[in-house]
Amino acid sequence: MCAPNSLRIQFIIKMLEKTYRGKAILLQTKVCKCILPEGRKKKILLINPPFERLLGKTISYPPLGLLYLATVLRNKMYNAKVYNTDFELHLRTAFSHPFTDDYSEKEVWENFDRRLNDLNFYVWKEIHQTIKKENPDIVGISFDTQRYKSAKNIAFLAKQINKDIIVIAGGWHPTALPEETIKEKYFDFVVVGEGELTLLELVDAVSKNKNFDRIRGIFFKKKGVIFKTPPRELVKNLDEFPIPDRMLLMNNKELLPQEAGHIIASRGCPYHCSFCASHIIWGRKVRYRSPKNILKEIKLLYNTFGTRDFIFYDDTFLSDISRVEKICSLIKKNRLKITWTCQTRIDTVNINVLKLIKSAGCKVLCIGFESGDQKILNSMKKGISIKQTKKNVKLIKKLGFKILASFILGHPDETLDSLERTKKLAKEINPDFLVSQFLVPLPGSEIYNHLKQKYAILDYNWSHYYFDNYNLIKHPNVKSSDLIKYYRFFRKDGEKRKIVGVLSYYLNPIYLTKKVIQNIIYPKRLLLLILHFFKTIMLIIKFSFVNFTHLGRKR
Ligand code: B12
Ligand code: SF4
Repeated sequence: MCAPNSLRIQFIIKMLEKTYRGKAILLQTKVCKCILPEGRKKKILLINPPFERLLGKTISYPPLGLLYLATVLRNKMYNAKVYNTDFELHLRTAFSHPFTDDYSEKEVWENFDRRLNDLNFYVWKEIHQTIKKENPDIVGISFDTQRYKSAKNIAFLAKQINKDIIVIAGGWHPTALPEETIKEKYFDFVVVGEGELTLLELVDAVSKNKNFDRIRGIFFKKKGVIFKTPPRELVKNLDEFPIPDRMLLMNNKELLPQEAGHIIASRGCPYHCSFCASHIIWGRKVRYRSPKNILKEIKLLYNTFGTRDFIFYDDTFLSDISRVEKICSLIKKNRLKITWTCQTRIDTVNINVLKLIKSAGCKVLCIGFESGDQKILNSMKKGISIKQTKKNVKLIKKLGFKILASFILGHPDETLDSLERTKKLAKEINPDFLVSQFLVPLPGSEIYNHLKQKYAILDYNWSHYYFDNYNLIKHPNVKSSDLIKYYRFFRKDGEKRKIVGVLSYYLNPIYLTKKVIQNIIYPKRLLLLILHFFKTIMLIIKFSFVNFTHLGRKR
């Protein structure tokens, strides 16, 4: 998207919003017809477009947002399924898993681009066949920024199979840039923000041939015209939503117990980190599910999938201590022998909360440290101090937690000194797992708007908005070659730590026996586990040959 065009659109929207009187408003002219034949309940296929598989990898965790949507629809007797196109159970991915790939290499992304644009690539063929076989009335596509082109491909394939299939776009990127998204030829609707109620109303309206004008939170095309409706308010009580039913996932039989254990226990984050887009869907006010409702989900997964390891993917799980207390006490009261991981901020931990979560099975804390340079942290509006970070890390380690630390390289203010400080901090924290990424100006984030205004964004091709790309924004104080040097250091260091972590799991006989017992009644899962075990060992051997000795010297 070019800057002047987008500014113009924003201006038009502002003007129209001012004159809005409760009905859908006209935005722009285009062509489309979105009415389905009446009679039977509609069939809806909700799709997570491919990204990892175009890199030769695969991810098997379930797309939770789509599962929420599918469950809401299913509860109203619609036939809804979730298709995770990024999942593939094949030796191809087992053996080509790029554990050792360096994503700063141009070639990796040239291959990616080629596969993305070649609809004869086997992933696209598989998607084509699946949509054809499923024969849906409606296709809903969820996408983040990096999946934009992938999502467009899916919309194109759906329309090619049957031009009457209605295509709905939703999720992070459509919410950040709805006007741009609805202008795409093959998207009929864009759902902005929290999707459960909007999608349900939309599917109802489409099924019953009703007007869309009164449905809040959508952009759509009708008789050659683009409309937008007023925003939808967030649902107040999250317990009103059903527990996402993982069985609605097309590959649910291949789901490993720990992959089923991803849980979202709250929505929203009150902080203002400039690189983050979380607020565009959830706002800044945190909405919590009740501890009882969370326990219901844990127990369901415990009993149906045999899940014993859980991850709470809330933005800041420890933000409300009294609630964490209630969740922990319910886990203990129900004698659930589980372990879990959560995402949180370094400033939310203290000795009491750490002792509490430890007693309820928490083993790993995922924390965004972002930078070792206080000026950059301030500029990011992260709201943490290096001093506090060091103090709290000591506490966390003393209590025996594992830390997954993430860092962001390549902030526009980055200098060689600040990079060095980040490296030093990472060494000092000495986390069990280390993740590093370049700063990506995610549409909707404060830094995106700021850099856009300053013409400091170099690339508006959304497919390039992956976190290993250092070429998206201007870095006035540091050369690309230096950024890559530090990135490679972090990447290699992270991989080394991952291997140590994975080895301590996989070569632990207690862990292995436990896993076999858990999966023994599910032969397919057991087979998967064995495959996964050998795959990981092979990758580790491969990686060790290439890097381990070299890295040992470097550090
Ligand atoms: C959990 C999580 C992950 C997990 C995913 C695990 C899982 N099981 O899904 C992991 C750690 C793997 C992950 C990875 C990444 N993530 Co992430 N992740 C999140 C997080 C914290 C929660 C996502 C979630 O499950 N939300 C809960 C569900 C209910 O919400 P939802 O999926 O958004 O769906 C709702 C709406 O969006 C909408 N909706 C969504 N899709 C659709 C489709 C239709 C048709 C409709 C109608 C509506 C609709 O309705 C849904 C229900 O209300 C969000 C931030 C956040 N707080 O939400 C970031 C977030 C989504 N991730 C983000 C990013 C950038 C990434 C990575 C690219 C980061 C990286 N360094 O590589 C990778 C991408 C991985 C990959 N290759 O796909 C960004 C996306 C921003 C953007 N514009 O692209 C977010 C917003 C965080 C941020 N920094 O701002 N992530
Ligand atoms: S980065 Fe984390 S703490 Fe900061 S605003 Fe986003 S979700 Fe909240």
